[in-house]
Amino acid sequence: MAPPAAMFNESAVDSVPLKSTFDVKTFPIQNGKAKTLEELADKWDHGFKFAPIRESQVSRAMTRRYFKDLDTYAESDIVIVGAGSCGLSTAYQLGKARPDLKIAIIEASVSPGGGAWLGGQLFSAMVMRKPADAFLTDLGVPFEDEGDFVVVKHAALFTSTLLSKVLSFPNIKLFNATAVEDLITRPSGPDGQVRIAGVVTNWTLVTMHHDDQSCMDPNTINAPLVISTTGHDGPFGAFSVKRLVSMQQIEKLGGMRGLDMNTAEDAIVIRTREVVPGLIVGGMELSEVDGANRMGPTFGAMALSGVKAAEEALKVFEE
Ligand code: 48N
Repeated sequence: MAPPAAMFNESAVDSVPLKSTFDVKTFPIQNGKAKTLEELADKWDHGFKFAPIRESQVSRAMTRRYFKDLDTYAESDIVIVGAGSCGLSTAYQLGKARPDLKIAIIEASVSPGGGAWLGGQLFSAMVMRKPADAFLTDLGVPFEDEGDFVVVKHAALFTSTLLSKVLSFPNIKLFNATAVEDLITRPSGPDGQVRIAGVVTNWTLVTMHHDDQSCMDPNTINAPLVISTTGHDGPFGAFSVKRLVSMQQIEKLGGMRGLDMNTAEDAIVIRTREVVPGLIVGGMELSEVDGANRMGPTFGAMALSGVKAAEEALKVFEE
């Protein structure tokens, strides 16, 4: 009895192109022709069936694309570390301004968005102080105007809209569930100064187990510019600025200060900048390096810090 594998004509499957000739518009359902969801209605019990597939086609559809993306973005123009509200706002601005740049976003969590899926204390609404409403208008997110500030009825409406716009840019690739474990450096000065030249990555689940598994080396992405928006301190937070200290590129961290909305939001936006050559820092990660106050549940500074970080990045590519 031949083993099952030999019985299956593998080449027959390979000969089927990934995009088969199946066309949902002409696929007959009991002689009907389903063209729209409406036409599928009430067909469920009358011969409904999906187009044919072999499991290996699903596997190849996923892996071919993922590894092609890894190959494409191994050399990126910009890497954004952290897909929170600041990192995504940065990506949105860059995606609009420079469709020619290859931009990789590295996000440690399976679910991008960072702390922007809810407002404060797990409440739904998201507050942004003016003039950040300009970002919402550009993005097409509706809000209620309360005078000096605006309110998006659910933070997830902001974050999901922003995320979907970022993911729609053909020159931007999100690698989520992937952590930046280190920074690529190049000598840039007499006393050990370096410029940042990319990131060192690993799948987050691997990163979380370096202490109990040995020799799980990372991957890399080369890029002349890295924009780090990894949030304020926490298990993964403030990653790049902490690494700058351990690499002795900056002396110490200022440490995020107490909550003061008026002071915090102005400082974060105004001071979004290139902290060391090749590394721009924005969002709450900046509060850790500068010792800025925290602002709590108001998100305008995250959006506009992203806008500023994108502008700083564009200067690098205009030079
Ligand atoms: O949302 P966060 O944490 O960071 P920001 O700066 O985009 O937004 C901060 C904002 O949510 C606040 O904290 C608000 C305004 N509250 C302020 C306050 O006073 O409390 O997003 C950072 C993202 C997260 O998704 C992390 O998973 C990710 O960065 N991340 C990383 N991704 C890849 N590699 C890493 N090493 C890494 N570290 C963090």
